[in-house]
Amino acid sequence: MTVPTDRLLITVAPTGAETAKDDVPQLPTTLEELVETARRCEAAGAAMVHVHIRDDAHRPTLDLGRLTATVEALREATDLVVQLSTGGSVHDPLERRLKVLDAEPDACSLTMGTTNFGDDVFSNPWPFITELYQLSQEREVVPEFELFDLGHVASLRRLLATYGLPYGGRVHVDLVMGVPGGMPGTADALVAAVGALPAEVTSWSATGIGRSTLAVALASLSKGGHLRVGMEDVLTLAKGVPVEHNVQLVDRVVELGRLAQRVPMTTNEARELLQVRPR
Ligand code: KMH
Ligand code: ZN
Repeated sequence: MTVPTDRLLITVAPTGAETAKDDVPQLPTTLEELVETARRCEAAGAAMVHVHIRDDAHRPTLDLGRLTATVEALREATDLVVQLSTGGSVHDPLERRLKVLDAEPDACSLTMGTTNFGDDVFSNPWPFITELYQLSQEREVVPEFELFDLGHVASLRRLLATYGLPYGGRVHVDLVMGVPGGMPGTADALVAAVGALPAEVTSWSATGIGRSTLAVALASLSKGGHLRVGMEDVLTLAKGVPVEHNVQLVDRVVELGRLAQRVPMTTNEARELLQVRPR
Protein backbone atom coordinates (compact mmCIF):
# COMPACT_ATOMS: atom_id res chain seq x y z
CA MET A 1 0.00 0.00 0.00
CA THR A 2 1.27 3.46 -0.81
CA VAL A 3 -0.09 6.25 1.33
CA PRO A 4 -1.98 8.78 -0.83
CA THR A 5 -0.26 12.17 -0.94
CA ASP A 6 -3.29 14.04 0.37
CA ARG A 7 -3.03 12.29 3.73
CA LEU A 8 -2.10 14.35 6.81
CA LEU A 9 -0.22 12.66 9.63
CA ILE A 10 -1.34 14.19 12.92
CA THR A 11 0.81 13.44 15.94
CA VAL A 12 -0.46 14.43 19.34
CA ALA A 13 2.03 15.33 22.08
CA PRO A 14 -0.35 15.51 25.04
CA THR A 15 1.83 16.04 28.10
CA GLY A 16 5.51 16.96 27.70
CA ALA A 17 7.88 17.41 30.60
CA GLU A 18 7.78 21.14 31.17
CA THR A 19 4.34 22.02 32.52
CA ALA A 20 3.39 21.45 36.16
CA LYS A 21 0.08 19.74 36.93
CA ASP A 22 -0.52 22.34 39.66
CA ASP A 23 -0.38 25.08 37.03
CA VAL A 24 -2.47 23.23 34.43
CA PRO A 25 -4.70 20.60 36.10
CA GLN A 26 -6.18 19.55 32.74
CA LEU A 27 -2.73 18.32 31.56
CA PRO A 28 -2.98 14.52 31.22
CA THR A 29 -0.38 13.22 33.67
CA THR A 30 -1.86 9.96 35.00
CA LEU A 31 -2.03 6.80 32.94
CA GLU A 32 -5.80 6.95 33.01
CA GLU A 33 -5.82 10.54 31.75
CA LEU A 34 -3.24 9.73 29.08
CA VAL A 35 -5.22 6.75 27.77
CA GLU A 36 -8.46 8.76 27.73
CA THR A 37 -6.67 11.54 25.86
CA ALA A 38 -5.13 9.14 23.37
CA ARG A 39 -8.50 7.54 22.66
CA ARG A 40 -10.24 10.84 22.03
CA CYS A 41 -7.40 12.19 19.91
CA GLU A 42 -7.35 9.01 17.81
CA ALA A 43 -11.09 9.30 17.24
CA ALA A 44 -10.56 12.94 16.21
CA GLY A 45 -7.87 12.11 13.63
CA ALA A 46 -4.48 11.64 15.32
CA ALA A 47 -2.45 8.62 14.18
CA MET A 48 0.61 8.84 16.45
CA VAL A 49 1.13 9.81 20.08
CA HIS A 50 4.38 11.31 21.40
CA VAL A 51 4.58 10.23 25.01
CA HIS A 52 6.16 11.71 28.14
CA ILE A 53 5.04 10.21 31.42
CA ARG A 54 4.80 11.43 35.02
CA ASP A 55 5.20 9.81 38.44
CA ASP A 56 2.59 9.72 41.23
CA ALA A 57 3.49 13.29 42.14
CA HIS A 58 2.95 14.28 38.47
CA ARG A 59 6.68 14.93 37.97
CA PRO A 60 8.38 13.82 34.73
CA THR A 61 9.88 10.34 35.00
CA LEU A 62 11.64 7.81 32.78
CA ASP A 63 10.84 4.92 35.09
CA LEU A 64 11.06 1.83 32.89
CA GLY A 65 8.21 -0.05 34.58
CA ARG A 66 5.89 2.88 34.05
CA LEU A 67 7.04 3.39 30.46
CA THR A 68 6.42 -0.27 29.67
CA ALA A 69 2.98 -0.21 31.29
CA THR A 70 2.16 2.95 29.37
CA VAL A 71 3.12 1.43 26.01
CA GLU A 72 1.01 -1.63 26.82
CA ALA A 73 -2.00 0.43 27.94
CA LEU A 74 -1.88 2.65 24.86
CA ARG A 75 -1.62 -0.41 22.60
CA GLU A 76 -4.56 -2.02 24.31
CA ALA A 77 -6.79 1.06 24.18
CA THR A 78 -5.82 2.52 20.81
CA ASP A 79 -4.22 1.72 17.46
CA LEU A 80 -2.03 4.83 17.59
CA VAL A 81 1.65 4.55 16.72
CA VAL A 82 3.25 4.82 20.16
CA GLN A 83 6.29 7.06 20.10
CA LEU A 84 8.16 7.39 23.40
CA SER A 85 10.15 10.51 24.08
CA THR A 86 13.86 9.86 24.56
CA GLY A 87 14.29 13.57 25.25
CA GLY A 88 12.61 13.33 28.64
CA SER A 89 13.10 16.46 30.67
CA VAL A 90 16.17 18.70 30.60
CA HIS A 91 17.11 17.15 33.97
CA ASP A 92 17.18 13.51 32.83
CA PRO A 93 20.64 11.96 32.57
CA LEU A 94 21.68 10.58 29.18
CA GLU A 95 21.99 6.99 30.55
CA ARG A 96 18.32 7.02 31.59
CA ARG A 97 17.28 8.36 28.23
CA LEU A 98 19.07 5.48 26.47
CA LYS A 99 17.02 2.99 28.51
CA VAL A 100 13.69 4.23 27.10
CA LEU A 101 13.90 1.80 24.19
CA ASP A 102 13.74 -1.10 26.69
CA ALA A 103 10.01 -0.32 26.90
CA GLU A 104 9.72 -1.50 23.27
CA PRO A 105 7.75 1.37 21.73
CA ASP A 106 6.87 1.49 18.02
CA ALA A 107 8.82 4.70 17.61
CA CYS A 108 11.00 7.10 19.56
CA SER A 109 12.00 10.71 19.33
CA LEU A 110 15.68 11.38 18.61
CA THR A 111 16.89 14.96 18.87
CA MET A 112 19.74 15.86 16.56
CA GLY A 113 21.69 18.26 18.75
CA THR A 114 22.06 20.25 21.94
CA THR A 115 19.75 23.25 22.25
CA ASN A 116 19.38 26.10 24.66
CA PHE A 117 15.90 25.48 26.04
CA GLY A 118 14.63 28.62 27.70
CA ASP A 119 16.89 29.04 30.73
CA ASP A 120 17.99 25.39 30.52
CA VAL A 121 20.04 23.28 28.15
CA PHE A 122 18.58 20.26 26.35
CA SER A 123 21.68 18.14 26.03
CA ASN A 124 22.21 15.90 23.00
CA PRO A 125 25.94 15.42 22.40
CA TRP A 126 26.99 13.64 19.21
CA PRO A 127 28.16 10.39 20.94
CA PHE A 128 24.75 10.16 22.66
CA ILE A 129 22.94 10.69 19.36
CA THR A 130 24.93 7.97 17.60
CA GLU A 131 24.50 5.49 20.46
CA LEU A 132 20.75 6.06 20.63
CA TYR A 133 20.44 5.84 16.85
CA GLN A 134 22.30 2.53 16.66
CA LEU A 135 20.19 1.23 19.53
CA SER A 136 17.02 2.16 17.63
CA GLN A 137 18.32 0.25 14.59
CA GLU A 138 19.16 -2.78 16.72
CA ARG A 139 15.81 -2.76 18.57
CA GLU A 140 13.85 -2.08 15.38
CA VAL A 141 12.26 1.09 16.73
CA VAL A 142 11.48 3.80 14.19
CA PRO A 143 13.06 7.12 15.12
CA GLU A 144 11.48 10.50 14.58
CA PHE A 145 14.34 12.95 14.20
CA GLU A 146 13.57 16.10 16.19
CA LEU A 147 15.15 19.17 14.59
CA PHE A 148 15.18 22.29 16.75
CA ASP A 149 17.64 24.19 14.60
CA LEU A 150 19.20 24.34 11.15
CA GLY A 151 22.39 22.84 12.62
CA HIS A 152 20.35 19.77 13.52
CA VAL A 153 19.49 19.32 9.85
CA ALA A 154 23.22 19.17 9.08
CA SER A 155 23.74 16.66 11.91
CA LEU A 156 20.98 14.45 10.48
CA ARG A 157 22.77 14.43 7.13
CA ARG A 158 25.98 13.37 8.90
CA LEU A 159 24.20 10.68 10.93
CA LEU A 160 22.57 9.08 7.89
CA ALA A 161 25.80 9.24 5.89
CA THR A 162 27.72 7.55 8.71
CA TYR A 163 25.24 5.01 10.11
CA GLY A 164 22.81 4.42 7.24
CA LEU A 165 19.03 4.41 7.22
CA PRO A 166 16.83 3.80 10.27
CA TYR A 167 14.99 0.56 10.91
CA GLY A 168 12.29 0.27 8.22
CA GLY A 169 14.21 2.41 5.73
CA ARG A 170 12.07 5.53 6.07
CA VAL A 171 13.31 8.85 7.45
CA HIS A 172 10.68 10.89 9.27
CA VAL A 173 11.58 14.20 10.88
CA ASP A 174 9.75 16.71 13.01
CA LEU A 175 10.72 20.38 12.99
CA VAL A 176 10.27 21.69 16.52
CA MET A 177 10.09 25.43 16.08
CA GLY A 178 9.83 28.40 18.40
CA VAL A 179 11.71 26.99 21.40
CA PRO A 180 13.56 29.90 23.02
CA GLY A 181 17.08 28.92 21.92
CA GLY A 182 16.11 27.08 18.73
CA MET A 183 14.94 28.20 15.29
CA PRO A 184 12.02 30.62 15.33
CA GLY A 185 8.48 29.44 14.64
CA THR A 186 8.09 31.29 11.37
CA ALA A 187 7.22 30.39 7.79
CA ASP A 188 10.63 31.67 6.67
CA ALA A 189 12.49 29.37 9.07
CA LEU A 190 10.31 26.42 8.07
CA VAL A 191 11.01 26.97 4.37
CA ALA A 192 14.76 27.18 5.08
CA ALA A 193 14.76 24.00 7.17
CA VAL A 194 12.65 22.01 4.70
CA GLY A 195 14.90 23.18 1.84
CA ALA A 196 17.95 21.87 3.68
CA LEU A 197 16.57 18.41 4.54
CA PRO A 198 18.70 15.55 3.19
CA ALA A 199 17.37 13.58 0.22
CA GLU A 200 16.83 10.50 2.42
CA VAL A 201 13.96 12.23 4.27
CA THR A 202 10.68 10.56 3.26
CA SER A 203 8.27 12.57 5.42
CA TRP A 204 8.35 15.54 7.74
CA SER A 205 6.09 17.26 10.20
CA ALA A 206 6.35 20.49 12.11
CA THR A 207 5.23 21.86 15.42
CA GLY A 208 5.32 25.44 16.64
CA ILE A 209 5.76 26.09 20.34
CA GLY A 210 3.42 28.52 22.10
CA ARG A 211 2.18 31.37 20.01
CA SER A 212 3.96 30.08 16.90
CA THR A 213 1.68 27.05 16.73
CA LEU A 214 -0.68 28.41 14.05
CA ALA A 215 1.98 30.08 11.92
CA VAL A 216 3.95 26.83 11.82
CA ALA A 217 0.88 24.66 11.18
CA LEU A 218 -0.22 26.84 8.28
CA ALA A 219 3.30 26.99 6.82
CA SER A 220 3.65 23.23 7.12
CA LEU A 221 0.36 22.62 5.34
CA SER A 222 1.41 25.08 2.62
CA LYS A 223 4.61 23.13 2.06
CA GLY A 224 2.88 19.73 2.12
CA GLY A 225 4.16 18.72 5.54
CA HIS A 226 2.53 16.89 8.43
CA LEU A 227 1.65 18.25 11.88
CA ARG A 228 2.33 17.67 15.53
CA VAL A 229 0.13 19.38 18.10
CA GLY A 230 -0.58 19.00 21.79
CA MET A 231 -0.30 20.47 25.24
CA GLU A 232 3.42 19.65 25.32
CA ASP A 233 3.81 22.48 22.83
CA VAL A 234 0.98 24.94 23.43
CA LEU A 235 -1.43 25.59 26.30
CA THR A 236 -3.76 28.19 24.82
CA LEU A 237 -6.11 28.22 21.83
CA ALA A 238 -5.89 32.00 21.65
CA LYS A 239 -4.70 34.72 24.01
CA GLY A 240 -6.31 34.04 27.39
CA VAL A 241 -8.16 30.93 26.18
CA PRO A 242 -6.66 27.82 27.79
CA VAL A 243 -6.67 24.43 26.09
CA GLU A 244 -9.06 22.30 28.14
CA HIS A 245 -8.31 19.03 26.34
CA ASN A 246 -5.74 17.96 23.76
CA VAL A 247 -8.55 16.94 21.44
CA GLN A 248 -9.29 20.63 20.83
CA LEU A 249 -5.84 21.02 19.27
CA VAL A 250 -6.32 17.90 17.15
CA ASP A 251 -9.79 19.08 16.07
CA ARG A 252 -8.33 22.42 15.05
CA VAL A 253 -5.66 20.95 12.77
CA VAL A 254 -8.11 18.46 11.30
CA GLU A 255 -10.12 21.51 10.27
CA LEU A 256 -7.04 23.34 8.94
CA GLY A 257 -6.16 20.19 7.02
CA ARG A 258 -9.67 19.99 5.59
CA LEU A 259 -9.35 23.55 4.29
CA ALA A 260 -6.01 22.59 2.74
CA GLN A 261 -7.67 19.49 1.19
CA ARG A 262 -5.75 17.06 3.37
CA VAL A 263 -7.32 14.01 4.95
CA PRO A 264 -6.25 12.77 8.42
CA MET A 265 -4.01 9.75 7.98
CA THR A 266 -5.30 6.54 9.51
CA THR A 267 -3.18 4.62 11.97
CA ASN A 268 -2.64 1.91 9.35
CA GLU A 269 -1.45 4.47 6.84
CA ALA A 270 0.88 5.96 9.46
CA ARG A 271 2.36 2.51 10.11
CA GLU A 272 2.89 2.13 6.36
CA LEU A 273 4.39 5.61 5.98
CA LEU A 274 6.82 5.13 8.85
CA GLN A 275 7.38 1.39 8.30
CA VAL A 276 6.77 0.68 11.95
CA ARG A 277 7.53 -2.92 12.98
CA PRO A 278 4.37 -4.92 13.65
CA ARG A 279 4.41 -5.85 17.38
N1 KMH B 1 11.29 17.98 27.03
C1 KMH B 1 12.33 18.49 26.19
C2 KMH B 1 13.53 18.83 27.01
C3 KMH B 1 11.62 14.88 22.99
O1 KMH B 1 10.58 14.56 23.52
O2 KMH B 1 12.36 14.08 22.44
C4 KMH B 1 12.71 17.54 25.13
C5 KMH B 1 11.63 17.00 24.29
C6 KMH B 1 12.07 16.31 23.06
O3 KMH B 1 10.45 17.06 24.59
ZN1 ZN C 1 8.72 15.63 23.78
